[in-house]
Amino acid sequence: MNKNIGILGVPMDLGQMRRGVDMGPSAMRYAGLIERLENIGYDVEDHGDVEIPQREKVASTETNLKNLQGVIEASTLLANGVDKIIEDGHFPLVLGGDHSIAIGTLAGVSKHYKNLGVIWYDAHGDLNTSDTSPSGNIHGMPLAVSLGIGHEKLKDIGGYGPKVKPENIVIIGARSLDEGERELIREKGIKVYTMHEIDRMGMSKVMEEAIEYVSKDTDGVHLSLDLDGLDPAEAPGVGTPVLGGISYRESHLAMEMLEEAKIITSAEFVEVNPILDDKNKTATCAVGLVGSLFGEKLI
Ligand code: Z70
Ligand code: MN
Ligand code: MN
Ligand code: MN
Repeated sequence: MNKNIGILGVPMDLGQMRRGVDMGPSAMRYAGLIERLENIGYDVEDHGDVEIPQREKVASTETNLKNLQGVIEASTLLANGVDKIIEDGHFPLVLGGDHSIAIGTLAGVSKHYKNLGVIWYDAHGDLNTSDTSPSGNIHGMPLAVSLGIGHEKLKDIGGYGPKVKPENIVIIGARSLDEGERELIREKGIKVYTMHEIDRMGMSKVMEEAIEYVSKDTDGVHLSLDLDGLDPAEAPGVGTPVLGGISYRESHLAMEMLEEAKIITSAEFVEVNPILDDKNKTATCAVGLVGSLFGEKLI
């Protein structure tokens, strides 16, 4: 793993309607993120937070996509920030914020790769478009947007697209998919390990296969980890908890296996909402997972 990490916070809450997820980056810093990485031996540079437009200033009813203009502005800033971190030769570690930030993160990352692999660790597919979205919330759309499906202005962030190819994506932990998302998964042949496969095969086998799948013919792999992929008993501070999720232990195993495989070239941890949390449990969980992803060892 790259010994230099560049951290970028994204206090984004415009991609959904619950308040509080903008405090996610603070909560993860407060839970000791930087010290944890430094103790493993990394050189960490915290670039602070991307500026997010005020909700009241970007409210618009121009489309059914909520806060569209604000998400476009923030995604553009984020893409530039991530791009700079990679140009400096550092590993971009992005802290959310709601999952709409993946649009900007991937716009900044994918420029640097011909064939970027993506691991989408999430209870949801985030594969909605303006036509299929039941909510109009952009945090339910970033994976579709990155595939080049969705609103023109979102697809074009960074001035190019698509950012990823369907055959380079693997979704892990899915257990809540909308009808349009299921259709897109079938149509594009996207690889999905739902909770069924995790229970049936065990996380170890799932990760073995997922690592093999996502590193084949790719030149980098981005990890987009939505804390709602975990079970709400262990990660309660998320906007859309879904029962029957991935356990804390399985998630640590998954991160450890990614570290052993040495395939991850960028990562983001999203949807931590301290207002909905229980004593910063979810941010603490996220920071623990970051530790495992970066090779923290017990012995
Ligand atoms: C639903 C939608 C979603 C995250 C919830 C939910 C999407 N499919 N994404 N939480 N991270 O509104 O599109
Ligand atoms: Mn530096
Ligand atoms: Mn998500
Ligand atoms: Mn989710």
